Amino acid sequence: MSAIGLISIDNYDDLIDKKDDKQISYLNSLITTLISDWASENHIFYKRINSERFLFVAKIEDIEKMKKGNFEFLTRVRNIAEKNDLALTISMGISYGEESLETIGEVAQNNLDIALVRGGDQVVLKKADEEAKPQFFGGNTDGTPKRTRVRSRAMSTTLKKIFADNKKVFIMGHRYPDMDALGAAFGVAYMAMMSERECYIILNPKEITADIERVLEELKKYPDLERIVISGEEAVTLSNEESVLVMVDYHKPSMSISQKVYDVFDKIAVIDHHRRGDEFPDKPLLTYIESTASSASELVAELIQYRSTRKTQIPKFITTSLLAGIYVDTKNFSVRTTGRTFDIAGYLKNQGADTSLVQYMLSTDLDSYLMISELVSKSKHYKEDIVIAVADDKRVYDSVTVAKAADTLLSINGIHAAFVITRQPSKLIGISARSTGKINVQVLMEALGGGGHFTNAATQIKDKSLDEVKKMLIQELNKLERE
Ligand SMILES: [Mn+2]
Repeated sequence: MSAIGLISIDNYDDLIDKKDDKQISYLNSLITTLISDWASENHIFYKRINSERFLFVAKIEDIEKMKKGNFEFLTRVRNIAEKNDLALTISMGISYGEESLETIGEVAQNNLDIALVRGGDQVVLKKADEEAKPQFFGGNTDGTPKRTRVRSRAMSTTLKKIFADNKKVFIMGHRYPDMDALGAAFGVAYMAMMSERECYIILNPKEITADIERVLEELKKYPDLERIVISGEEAVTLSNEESVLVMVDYHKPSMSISQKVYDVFDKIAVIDHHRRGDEFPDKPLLTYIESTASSASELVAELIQYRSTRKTQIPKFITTSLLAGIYVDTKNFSVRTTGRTFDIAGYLKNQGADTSLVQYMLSTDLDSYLMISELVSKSKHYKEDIVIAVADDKRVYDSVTVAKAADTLLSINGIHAAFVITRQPSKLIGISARSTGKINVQVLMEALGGGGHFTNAATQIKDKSLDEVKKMLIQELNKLERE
């Protein structure tokens, strides 16, 4: 059996950007040497398709062998590049199976796309078979920004077209939405209004955290906007064939505020900034996943910017919610920010976002402050620079409090990773994981059924006790240590 693979030189454009012809030709020959050595070692046939892509065909036995070695080729490339002062990494998408070569090739291509939206420097291997699950290798460096303005403009145009083709737009975030999910939802609603479409934001009144409650209180001043917030049941009744669902700030269907709502839609668009995992909607109309963006609100605000004209007057509540979303996900502009985060924040401010209202929306009240310090006080060292806090078994915590506790732990001098384990609603135990970038908490949480980013990830586990979950986490940490 044979496998088809595609290789991408992750940051080729950036690499050649500031180099002269001589350096570019040196870089190209370095890439060619690395790949041809690797190909002959593994009996692989390959061809360069263009400056940044290679296509290869290999025997499945040889792929298995590389898999056993954890695709150490990635590390080899990175090390040699580092010695040459180049930020060079590669990604691969590989597939195999009994299907036609056409299908296998398509799956390989799709696997490469997944590797790239997850931040590159990794291999995604998946059999061409509907049931098969993708396997991930590598991904040990944090994603480098490579998103282009061309792409956001194209996304803005595509979304506009989707709205034009449909009569109703429904918008939904993840369960227990945070300010980023809600800000992005209102931003998308505003774009639907620009297209003169009926639009609705779905919220579950039983799953509202303290800060979102404050925002909803503020929303009462804007009856036209308050009117569009509806429950899952209402959404199911209101939807028809000419409706589209936009998922914001998440992409795993099982994390939806309402599974019933998700199930009634077959037209779906996804706007998210979390690295793509394997659970994903089937054939979405639009997939806008940018793991280098600070927040979903940043992505949505950019989409609005591309559609706005000089006459555009965005309601203050919308600009303020979007800015508040960026504040929350960047911890007041201290993490995950890029130049574009500041650009778009400036745009929102110019469009009337109210920064003192942002502060009010995000203020922590005394009760939740006390809960945070209680969680922090329960933390114990796993290692000198890694702490795990296990909460009281009788108490159910909301995700915002847990996230804030994990952030607080990480802000302590000398702590490089923090995990907070708490009981959550519906018999779930949650782990909130944070890292300064020294270890990859995304991989850890993925191993426990969750997901997220390199430095910020989480999972929820059903039918286990707090202690059992702690043991599972320690097992994964030990495994990571050994590697
Ligand atoms: Mn977010």
